[in-house]
Amino acid sequence: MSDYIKRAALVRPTERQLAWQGMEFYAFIHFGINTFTDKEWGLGNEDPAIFNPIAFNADQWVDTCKAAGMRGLIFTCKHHDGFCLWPSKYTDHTVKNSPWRDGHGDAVLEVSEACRRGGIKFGIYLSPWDRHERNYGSGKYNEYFKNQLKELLNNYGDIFCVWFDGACGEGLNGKRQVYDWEGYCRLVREFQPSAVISVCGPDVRWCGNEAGYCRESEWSVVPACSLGIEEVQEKSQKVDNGEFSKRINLEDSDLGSREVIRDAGELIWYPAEVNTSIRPGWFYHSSEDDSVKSLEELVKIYYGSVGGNANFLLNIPPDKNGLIHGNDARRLKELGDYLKEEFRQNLAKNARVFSKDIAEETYSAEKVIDGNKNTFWCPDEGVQYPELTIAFDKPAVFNKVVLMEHIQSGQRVESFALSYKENGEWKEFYQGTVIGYKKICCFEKILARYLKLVINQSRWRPEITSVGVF
Ligand code: FUL
Repeated sequence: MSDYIKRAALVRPTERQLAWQGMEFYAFIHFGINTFTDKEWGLGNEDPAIFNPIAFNADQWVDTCKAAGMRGLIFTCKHHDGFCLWPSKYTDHTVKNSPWRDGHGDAVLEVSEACRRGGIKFGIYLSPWDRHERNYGSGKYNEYFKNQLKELLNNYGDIFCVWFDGACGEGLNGKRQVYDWEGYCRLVREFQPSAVISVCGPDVRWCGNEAGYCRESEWSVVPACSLGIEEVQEKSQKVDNGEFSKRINLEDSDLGSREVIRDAGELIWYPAEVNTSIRPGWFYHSSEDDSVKSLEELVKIYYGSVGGNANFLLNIPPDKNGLIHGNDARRLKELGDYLKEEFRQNLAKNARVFSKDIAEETYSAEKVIDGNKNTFWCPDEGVQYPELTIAFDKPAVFNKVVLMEHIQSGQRVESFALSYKENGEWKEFYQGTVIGYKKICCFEKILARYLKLVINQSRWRPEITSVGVF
């Protein structure tokens, strides 16, 4: 095997990236001054007095997230308008000058505490672009931003993710800012070493659009040059109309195949996140109450992202009262119920799982059903098309197979196929490319007693930690 392929096979995630990958599905919460002006982007000159979410209840948000099966929440502590949802001591443009909780409120505190009570993780979004702050466009602004970041990193407990937006425009003063990304990242590492830094950061890659599309083959191992903050800025939403950048640029549809990595130089672990909103806009607009994405759309995005080696960040914007609207909450509950039902019973658990292609028992086929993410099936190096077979007691009906690689060792599978046995003959019914952390293979219902996974191409030895049949 060529050197560059083995080199790619050995690129591994950091501990924080590994923990983040296990989050799978979590919420984005866009809430703030725009909620009260019915805008997507505020100008920065809004009066804090208009911020008054009279029924604000972060526990309702957390309950809604949990009903959907989400494991965390990322909160817009400050959006481009510069209004702070916590009483930052570095500006007056905050909740303390609003009538909400008589100026004694701290939305970041309430949300972070609700997350902890509810047992989900808490993350922050802090927009570097600030249309309010006078110093925007000068070195002083970087200090201001870092001071605010420090407040958030130090006063609200554990943070799983710091989400840095790529949008960069002018401040009220007409100036543009040169951001000190390195300085921002250093602070996150210092005060929240377990947090990933997403999008304009080194840990989590933006999938490249805001419409929920994912690549067919989403590699977590990509050339180091994919870490381009300027490029993220270039492709971020440009206009204030809530319209998302709809599609992946075709040039970027392949970030990690052998052709791409061959001459790429340094390779890094930079896994993808898919972000989109449950409504057309990121912030709440009553005019969009009937435009909540359908269950079918959400399921499709879920299978494409969580089922396609990416994490899914779904935005749910609370309304002016500070509550998630019933239409959204109902849809999210439907989604959670649907997913629970679809993945209720793993038929592989009680089946016989075997493979003749192993070199030693440590890596036997049963490891894919032992529920332990540190053990795996690993075929011997010389086997060209390693196979793993699942035999059910009696013919079973299924329409999904969930495959997971042991990504602690890297991402390796490039091509695989699934077959079932009918009248003594194997019939191939599904072909896939990458697996990565998780691949959910969906297909028409099949009735069969035997199911087979064949790895057709892999970078070095594949390590499969889990196979589920549903
Ligand atoms: C974009 C922003 O401009 C949008 O308002 C939203 O916050 C989205 C997640 O990121 O860059």
